[in-house]
Amino acid sequence: MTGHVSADHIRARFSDALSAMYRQEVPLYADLIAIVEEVNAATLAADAGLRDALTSSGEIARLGAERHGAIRVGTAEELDGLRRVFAAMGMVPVGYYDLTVAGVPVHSTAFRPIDEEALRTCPFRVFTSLLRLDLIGDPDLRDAATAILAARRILSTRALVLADQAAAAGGLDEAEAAEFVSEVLETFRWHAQALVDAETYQRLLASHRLIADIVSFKGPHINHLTPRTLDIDAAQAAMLARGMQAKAVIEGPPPRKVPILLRQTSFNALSETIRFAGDQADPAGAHTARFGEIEQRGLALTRKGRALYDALLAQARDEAGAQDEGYAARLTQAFAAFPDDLAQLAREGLGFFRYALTPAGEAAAGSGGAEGQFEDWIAQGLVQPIPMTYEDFLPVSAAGIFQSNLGGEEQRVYAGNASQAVFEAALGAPIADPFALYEAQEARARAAVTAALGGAVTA
Ligand code: OOG
Ligand code: NI
Repeated sequence: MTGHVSADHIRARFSDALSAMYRQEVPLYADLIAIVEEVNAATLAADAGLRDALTSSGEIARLGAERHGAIRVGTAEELDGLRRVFAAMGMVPVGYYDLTVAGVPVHSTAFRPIDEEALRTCPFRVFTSLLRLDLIGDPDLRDAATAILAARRILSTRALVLADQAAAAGGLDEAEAAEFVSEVLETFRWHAQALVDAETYQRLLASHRLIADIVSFKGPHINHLTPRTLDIDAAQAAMLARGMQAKAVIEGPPPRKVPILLRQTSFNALSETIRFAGDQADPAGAHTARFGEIEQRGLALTRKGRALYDALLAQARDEAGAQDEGYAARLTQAFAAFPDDLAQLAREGLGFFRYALTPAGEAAAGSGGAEGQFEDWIAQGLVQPIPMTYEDFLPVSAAGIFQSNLGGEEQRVYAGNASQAVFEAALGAPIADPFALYEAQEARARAAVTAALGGAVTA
């Protein structure tokens, strides 16, 4: 017996192994990590309040290892296999994202851990997109793509056997865990050798650049791996100072005192040499898919908060889109209507919070409880609200990230046709609603505090 490795630890090991592999594959990623580490250290040194907040939420420990990746797959079978593999790492599908509205022929979910302890251990997430083959207009090309995808296996049999074993047992033994991580790593590896010949590649590319990326290779190479920065404006400036081709616009909300949701920026995709299948006379080609991204995470918003966010974002974009020079100013102006004070955000029900007893609250709990209601306890300093970090993604931002890496010419129009049911059928499981997860967490925290303090007879 070689000891039991829990799903949470398998996830942490996999996330680290993926980061090490991506460092080798894309050296610019290592530069990005260096920038983020520098910026985070400087930000923490300069901001004691932030340091305290991240300490009380437990996030300070996870920060250096925090990242999300993204992959794109072609079939239901591939998606179903990945669901099983991620389940072995304690990751489940959360949130449905329809990207067709942005001219990208995929829909997506994010695999991530959901309980608090698991999120503290390792919040690794993978944004996973499924190609919508039905959106390939040319029936011959659609058939060809379908046949190519049907013939490939992106996961090894061994990976799937170990995945199912881990899911059943809640972990693996040491040797199996190591084997599982290295088997699954192969699925995410870059392959310069394409499965298709040059002509097929060109036809797929002409249909949509993303279709060529999904169909042409042996597997769903990781296309970016995103570290979390505490100051995205400083990180963006550092990227530009080092000559990286950073995206012009930071996706998401404008800079604020209290960060909300998610802000993201990326550097443009690299052009990488590939070899085609078949005819040896085909010259080598170039493929552009992999890029670098950084993100800053803030307060998770309630449905009410999110509705306000969506409305203000639309307002800033409606006037002239999001690419012109005036966008940043319009965004800031629109978001003047979004409260930027923690207490107010809590009071107005715009953000999600956890609650902890302060030392005074502990003392009150020890002597039978406190008078009054929940809100009074906060006002009396017995209960401290702790902002919940947003653990998910944003569809408009994701669309912007996809677009900036497809090149300006990829502006297809697909009828927006969100279909979570179709995605779930392919996935073989339901997708969790992110709001319901935050709501349940907040309710648990309130209940725990109420149980501790609610003993006193209230007036
Ligand atoms: C995924 C793009 C979306 C994010 O952080 O919103 C994404 C992709 O390009 O495959 O990763
Ligand atoms: Ni991303």
